[in-house]
Amino acid sequence: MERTLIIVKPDGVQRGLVGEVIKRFEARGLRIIGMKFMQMSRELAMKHYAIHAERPFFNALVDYITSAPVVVMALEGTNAVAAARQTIGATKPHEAAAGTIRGDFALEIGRNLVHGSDSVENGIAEVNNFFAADELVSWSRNVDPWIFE
Ligand code: DAT
Ligand code: MG
Repeated sequence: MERTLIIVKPDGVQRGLVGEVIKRFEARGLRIIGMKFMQMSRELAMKHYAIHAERPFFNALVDYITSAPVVVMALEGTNAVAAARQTIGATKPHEAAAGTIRGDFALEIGRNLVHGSDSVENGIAEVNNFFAADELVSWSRNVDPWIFE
């Protein structure tokens, strides 16, 4: 079972889109195993985006992600990483397909609403960056056999 870290970024929280974002992942069939409302520290943001540390947009990215509260979710499911990325849509919202979160609700790369892990390994690492072991719940849903074959 794959894991992916989803963040409703500050613009999503400010715009009242938290429920809309959660609804789409729930409807897709992904299982929530952790969730919290928090404001990210610069330290955590820099760790989360460490791969982009040398990019010219890095400081703006850290400013943005730490500028207001976020909702962070750990989701679990078969093909969770790729499925969540597809539900989120392309990084540049003006290129994101209609029907995706970014394609339906965003216009600019620096205000693209949602983060999702980009690989199975990063899904595990990012969930562990944001959640202690005792903040994750191991559970199954009665509907799981109708979603996971
Ligand atoms: P994604 O969020 O789709 O995984 P990413 O990991 O390549 O995209 O980049 C992380 C975030 O950094 C992205 O959501 C928005 C910002 N970003 C990426 N490329 C950028 C660029 N060329 N200019 C400004 N911001 C950028
Ligand atoms: Mg990324």
